[in-house]
Amino acid sequence: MKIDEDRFLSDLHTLRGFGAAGVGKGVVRPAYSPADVDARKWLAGKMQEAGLRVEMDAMGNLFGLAEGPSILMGSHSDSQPEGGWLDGALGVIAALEVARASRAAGGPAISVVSFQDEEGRFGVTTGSAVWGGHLSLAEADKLTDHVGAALGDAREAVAHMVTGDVSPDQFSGFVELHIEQGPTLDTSGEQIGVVTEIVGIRDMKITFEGQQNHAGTTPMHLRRDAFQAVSSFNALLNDRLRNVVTPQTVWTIGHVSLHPNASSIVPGRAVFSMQWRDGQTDRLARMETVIRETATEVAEAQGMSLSFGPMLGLEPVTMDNSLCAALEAGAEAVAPGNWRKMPSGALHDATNVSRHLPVAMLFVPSIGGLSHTFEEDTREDDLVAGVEVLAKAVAALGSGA
Ligand code: HGY
Ligand code: MN
Ligand code: MN
Repeated sequence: MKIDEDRFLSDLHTLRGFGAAGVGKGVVRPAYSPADVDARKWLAGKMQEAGLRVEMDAMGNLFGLAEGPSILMGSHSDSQPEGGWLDGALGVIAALEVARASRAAGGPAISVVSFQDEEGRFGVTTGSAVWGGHLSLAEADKLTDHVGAALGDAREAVAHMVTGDVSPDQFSGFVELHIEQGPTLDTSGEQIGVVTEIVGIRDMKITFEGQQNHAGTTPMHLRRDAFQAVSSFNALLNDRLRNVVTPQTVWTIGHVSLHPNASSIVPGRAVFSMQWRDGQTDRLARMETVIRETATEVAEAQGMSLSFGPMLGLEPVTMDNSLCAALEAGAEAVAPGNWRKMPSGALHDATNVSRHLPVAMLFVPSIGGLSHTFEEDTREDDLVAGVEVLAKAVAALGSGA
């Protein structure tokens, strides 16, 4: 199977052009945005050119299907509000290149997918969560983004491309190439990571409601300032979690909206995102207890009303042994002694796909460990090494090795 490096890299750079923004190679291509829809239209054309049958389901998950049973490969082509050019895009273009090379080599049959809203504009990996059966379409339609737009309305933007459901029964497994998005490979200098497991995640909105008031005339001891509640909550939480977490556990308050968000007004309401991730389901549950108890304690102490939004979450998943073995053999062939097995601290569509299929993932380094930022980048030789490992792995799988 012969990978065409130039074609692969050229398609990667073309995809970057949809929603190109900011410094360097940044992209802004959120789910269902004009840039996302244009990118999916372009990808559909490339899939067709590659001899694949193009299908799109109601969520906007775009598939290029090979005839008969096939190995599914791919990732997502939507981005974070400020995203890098490779997060998701690398896996989609690498899958397209392997599908073309494999077809030219007479097999194995490779199908390609670009899942929708992996970056969770509306929730957590919503496109593959619906395809994987973790979320119903009706439930997904009710999800809203940070400005209140409903997914059910937003997905109208791709309605004209929708062809119907795509059954997972035609696929024998799923393999996803992704940038590491963390510092491990960049620090060790290794070129390839074979993923062993993907962490679990919990994500919910928390609201503190106090009293909006004048910022000049309201004495500090009489205030019910919603931002002060968030600040106290965060400080207390960091302290309380210390005896629950491990060095690999992460938790993030990534989005805070204060109402009415004005310099001369004591904020009466604060709505913020609370997200936490760990490799153990029971630790995620213990963290949830600490989070809810700490928020309740702060609300009582500061005279706030408190509400918790719906909890979104995915469980930790382990990669499939035989798919991993094929990736490990490919890694040793392409980067002998220069690869490692490692967990994924980032969430991926593979988590949802694992409800239907055996899954495996491959990482290439992120320069400086940076991702979810315009500065995200990976050396070209590492990108090519990643797609070469994929090609060797699926060739071995196809030959039943
Ligand atoms: O947040 C994540 O782990 C993924 O990049 N959406
Ligand atoms: Mn991603
Ligand atoms: Mn991402």
